[in-house]
Amino acid sequence: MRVTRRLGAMGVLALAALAAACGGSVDDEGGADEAAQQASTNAVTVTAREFSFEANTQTVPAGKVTITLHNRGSIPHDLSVVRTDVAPDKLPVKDGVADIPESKDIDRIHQLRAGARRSVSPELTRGAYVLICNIPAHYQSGMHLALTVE
Ligand SMILES: [Cu+2]
Repeated sequence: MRVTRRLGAMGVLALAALAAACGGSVDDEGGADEAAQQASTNAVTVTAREFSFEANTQTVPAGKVTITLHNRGSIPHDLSVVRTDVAPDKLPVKDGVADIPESKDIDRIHQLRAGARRSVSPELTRGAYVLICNIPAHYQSGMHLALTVE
């Protein structure tokens, strides 16, 4: 009787340790596991054309997010991940490109040729982001998209 009870307690402890290890690697804030389970994906595929961005999802859970740029246009495009509360089409523009402060410039996929596909996997905290193509004139021509991290 006493032996079985002790084994039972150890089993519970082992499970708790496993759960803690899993949760900690994703996000230390409470509720992150729940968010990760509710959101269907932490992978965003952005399709670029002249001149638009489209994505399979615009909401992802906080943590490591894989952002793939698929250039389905006929000229090179790029992708910048910008942390901002400003609307996707309202970023300040200077000399034909969006003027992004370094602190808000989270990650970037540089000039990607037509037909190509490339990914980055930044750690994103909760908040509002904008994905843009910042090749001169492309941002202003409509290559921008909101991304919400929750
Ligand atoms: Cu572009």
